[in-house]
Amino acid sequence: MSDNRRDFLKKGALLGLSGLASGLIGNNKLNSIEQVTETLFSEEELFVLPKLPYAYNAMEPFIDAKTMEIHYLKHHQGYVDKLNGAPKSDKKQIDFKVDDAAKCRNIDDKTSTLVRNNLGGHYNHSLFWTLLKSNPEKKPNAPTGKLAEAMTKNFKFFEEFQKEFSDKATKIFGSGWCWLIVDSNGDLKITTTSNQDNPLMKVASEHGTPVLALDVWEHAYYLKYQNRRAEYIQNWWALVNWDKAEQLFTQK
Ligand code: MN3
Repeated sequence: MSDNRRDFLKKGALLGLSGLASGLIGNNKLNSIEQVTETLFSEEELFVLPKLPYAYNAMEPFIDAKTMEIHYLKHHQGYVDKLNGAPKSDKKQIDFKVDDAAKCRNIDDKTSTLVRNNLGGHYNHSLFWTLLKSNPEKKPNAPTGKLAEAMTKNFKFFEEFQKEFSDKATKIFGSGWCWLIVDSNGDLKITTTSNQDNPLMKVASEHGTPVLALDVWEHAYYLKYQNRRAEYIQNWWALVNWDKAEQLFTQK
């Protein structure tokens, strides 16, 4: 047990655990006294919605503020809540000692659907937010540095990479994600996953570390674009945070 947690428990005892528990339940974070008790007295950590590093309207006019707000506050929060409220049998499948990327790497075909979908949803969205950057004037936006070099090696031209990525993202049937990944040989690849799966999971058809992540679920674009997914993708290129992508590529 960490010092912080011990401290937290001591404070909890002073405040009266019942008050604390009803607060947590009142906030809809947890569903019952049993869950609160289980959470406080286990080694499990609660999943937390990461802070959005910009305002909801930062991606205007390409992703509207209302979409960002609902996507973050309802959809992403929903994955976090479902993880935190998961039954013990599901929570047991999560290794709380490792980071979220490593938690995803543990997901195989025996993992429960609840854990697979919501851990994937939480990880994928946490990454997605950091890979967006405000660019209202649609200034030219392309990778630099080591990622740009690797892109030339693997795709010849940036434009060719963009075309292939857009094409694959557009053609995903139903809900899913399009990824740029770096595989164990250091090669860049474009790959797609269904639902909230990602290329870290054992269940993915191609494995690698994500460098770019594009959410093509309808909830990511429907208010502004309705059925026009290709137009959403075209505009998303202006918003790509290539500095973050470079960081993910060089840190892998
Ligand atoms: Mn989404």
